[in-house]
Amino acid sequence: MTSVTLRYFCYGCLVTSATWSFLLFLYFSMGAEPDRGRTPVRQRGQPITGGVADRRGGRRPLLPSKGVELSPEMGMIFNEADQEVRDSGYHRHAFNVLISNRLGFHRQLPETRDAQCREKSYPVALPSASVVICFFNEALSALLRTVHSVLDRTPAYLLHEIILVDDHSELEELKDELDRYVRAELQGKVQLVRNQRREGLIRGRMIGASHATGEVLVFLDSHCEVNQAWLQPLLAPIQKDRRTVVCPVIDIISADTLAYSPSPIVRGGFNWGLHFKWDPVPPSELSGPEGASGPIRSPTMAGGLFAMNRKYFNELGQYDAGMDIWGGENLEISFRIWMCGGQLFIIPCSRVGHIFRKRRPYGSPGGHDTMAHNSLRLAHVWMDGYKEQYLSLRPELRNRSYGDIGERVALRKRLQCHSFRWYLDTVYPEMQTAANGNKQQPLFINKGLKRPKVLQRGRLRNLAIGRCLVAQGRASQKGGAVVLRPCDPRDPDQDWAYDEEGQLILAGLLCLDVSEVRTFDPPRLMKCHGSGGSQQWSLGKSNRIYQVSVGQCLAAVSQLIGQKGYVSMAICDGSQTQQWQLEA
Ligand code: UD2
Ligand code: MN
Repeated sequence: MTSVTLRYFCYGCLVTSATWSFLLFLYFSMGAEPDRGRTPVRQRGQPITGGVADRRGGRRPLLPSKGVELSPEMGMIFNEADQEVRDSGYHRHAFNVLISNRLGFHRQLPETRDAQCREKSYPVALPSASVVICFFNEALSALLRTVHSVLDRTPAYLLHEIILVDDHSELEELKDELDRYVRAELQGKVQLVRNQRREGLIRGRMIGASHATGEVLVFLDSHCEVNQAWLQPLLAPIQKDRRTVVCPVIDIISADTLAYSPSPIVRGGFNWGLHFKWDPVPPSELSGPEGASGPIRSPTMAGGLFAMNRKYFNELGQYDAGMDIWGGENLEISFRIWMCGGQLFIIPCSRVGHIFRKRRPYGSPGGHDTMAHNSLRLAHVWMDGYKEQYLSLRPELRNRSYGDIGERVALRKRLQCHSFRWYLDTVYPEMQTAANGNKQQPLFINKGLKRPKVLQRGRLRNLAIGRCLVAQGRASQKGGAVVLRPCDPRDPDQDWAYDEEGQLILAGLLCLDVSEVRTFDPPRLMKCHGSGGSQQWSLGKSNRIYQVSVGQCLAAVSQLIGQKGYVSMAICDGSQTQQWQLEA
């Protein structure tokens, strides 16, 4: 039996283990170390042709059609230059930039909406949208894929403009090259605003909004891809009621493979640590006439992707300009919307993919914990006596200064907002139930039972060495290495299962895994996490075992050391040491 029995949805990935949810908890709860000092991937001055990258990282002209289709082998490493693009990309952006570059600016996306959504019709006359995208040191290919996905999948008459706000990025590729590209290829619809200093995403969005002239503001992160007919379902409810704020369902783009997959329908909550989390949707929210495809009231938003009437955004106090860089603004605006007369919905028929990363690849100037600073402001302005819940979890913050909140307190008064108690009672009663008590909640929810189907099973014989792949120690040893030993058809510890998710599972216990960031480390046996990436292998052509996110092949190290044969990852070259047979 494999250890993959439960699948969870969490902010960023589908996971099966507590380890992963812990990693994602960290993702939301701490800042990341800044990455500095590496040379840019593309040389300065090398033109952006607006085309798609070829297999070797060069570019060929744009495909006029729906775009490139992702293949499992798009991350294949052919040479050192590819390796450098991949590794420095992980370092700088925390996702697979090699695949992102090769995908180019236009790609095909799978349909992820419910069938009911395709039947819906929307008014032709809808308010026009200004799409605001802030970025700091974004990978150029991801940024431009975001922009082009909007241009490709939005009716022109609804798209008033796209406003790109460069938050004082340092990367060369985002300077003259981007200027030229915007001027030459995106002229008319896209405006590029450059911040003179790093403002953070919160003030960055306010700056973007101040340049906008469309009726509705739509905010997106700079590594998104909007899916078919994404905008109309967001605009229609705003047209009906200007105080309605809406979020699309955030589909998952894997940071390791760039695969686009649907998210389950969940809604936003939070815990007393003031971290955002996903919650299951209460059945009452799904019982309207539109069932699971109707709007879902959501106590909070994740933050990055939402649409709101522009004038209403201004009336409601935009954002708290005293908040820095990253974090907390999503709960602040969510509380404010509900408490001050608006409402917040998730719209299941609008789908936008987002690259969920395992760490934030940038820090804040001065290395401050902006999440704590921002959360303190949010607690002191909006949470009344309930701020004690936060402070009792973070006693070290009691005496931390959080700047002047006078203006925000005055705003709350001016807008005659409800109390936080009202918000909890009316909008988020689940917060006070036992299951959702004071302790910090993990970021996953149960997605249901589904075990990936096993496609093949047997011993894995290396054709050069003639031996089989086994655990170096016990097959149940997490973190254990794999080695080559004489094949023994009766040994259950030599039994590999290869399943539809690309996992290679030994003896029904652990998955073959390679670190996405330390690709020189040999593969190991790890608990199956069910989210692809480090555990996604492709068995196919010419007997090779290809690692989808690492872009290399499993190889026997040719010399035998004692009785054991070692294995490593290597550039795929078709040699015999990289040929394997899965034999029953
Ligand atoms: C989530 C939100 C994000 C924001 C954040 C809390 C989603 C999908 N994403 O984190 O939008 O609400 O929670 O604050 O819900 N950026 C700047 N300047 C900076 C730092 C970031 O412009 O100093 C840009 C960045 O390039 C990106 C956006 O802000 O486009 C959000 O940053 P992120 O992707 O690192 O945040 P994420 O998705 O982890
Ligand atoms: Mn993001």
